[in-house]
Amino acid sequence: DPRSGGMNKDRYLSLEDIYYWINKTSQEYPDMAEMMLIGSSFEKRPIYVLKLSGKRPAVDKAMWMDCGIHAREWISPAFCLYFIKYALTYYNQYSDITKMLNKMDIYVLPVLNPDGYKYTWTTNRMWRKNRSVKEGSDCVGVDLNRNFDAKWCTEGASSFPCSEIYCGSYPESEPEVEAVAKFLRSKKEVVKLYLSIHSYSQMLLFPYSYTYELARNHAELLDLAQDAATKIRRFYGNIYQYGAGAKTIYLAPGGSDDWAYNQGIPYSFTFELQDRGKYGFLLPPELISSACNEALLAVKTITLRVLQK
Ligand code: ING
Ligand code: ZN
Repeated sequence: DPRSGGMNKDRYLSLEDIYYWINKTSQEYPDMAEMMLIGSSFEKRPIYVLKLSGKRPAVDKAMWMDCGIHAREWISPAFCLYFIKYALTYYNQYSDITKMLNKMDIYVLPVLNPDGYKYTWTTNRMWRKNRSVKEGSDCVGVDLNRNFDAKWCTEGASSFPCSEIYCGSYPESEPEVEAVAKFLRSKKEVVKLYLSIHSYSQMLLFPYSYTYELARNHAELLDLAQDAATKIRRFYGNIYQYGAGAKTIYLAPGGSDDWAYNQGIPYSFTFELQDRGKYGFLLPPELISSACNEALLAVKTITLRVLQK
């Protein structure tokens, strides 16, 4: 039953199953989950966002979470579906998610890179980029997390189309990135928190990744990430490193969290979920629930604190 999608069935869903699941979920919860088409991929697959809202009058605050920007990071789309299911199932039962949905709209994009995700199921499990074809090159794909307009294509990205970190021919050259950037630009007055879900390495990262300079509210971002990491450690025993991207992982320009932050979204994070390298991108299905439970704790911790501000 694809409705359980990553929540308790301990399996990863194919792209087709994910599309089915998103559609089905929006029909099951018509008063809380609205399916929005925000654009399409290079190969013309739809890019859907589910807008989650509590049963209350309109509010002027929102958060955003995207998953599946990198094709091989399968735990990421699984987490977005897990989060959606949790939110819809436990609204008005658990105070944490009830508060979140009563105070803000939550936009969730389960698969930012559908062409790449599909390709990892059919052809190459280790594919990272999208599947855009470039005239004059035999190499396929742009790294969508190097294609945002944030110190685009400087050190930490590559202008060679064959590179795994190819930045594309110009900022937002890729339709997947353009769709997200356009949507967030239209909502930047209301979106207070941006989250992007990756794997692996167990890290909670925040701006900047394109420079070693500290973000304006670095201390605040650090405090939020530390709180989330501490809670994961206390409740689940797993260690998450945290800090500014450039210092904690590596220099990486053109990333979505830096771009969102520079748009004026003051709380912006990239999560790297399980594991720390034993299985890497090939996280076994038996570990989906563990990875999702601890990531959920981090999302709730940070979101509820942002709501207090
Ligand atoms: N890591 C991210 C990457 O795109 C990152 C790290 C975070 C880069 C934030 C830029 C901004 O390389 C993975 N695993 O993809
Ligand atoms: Zn990634």
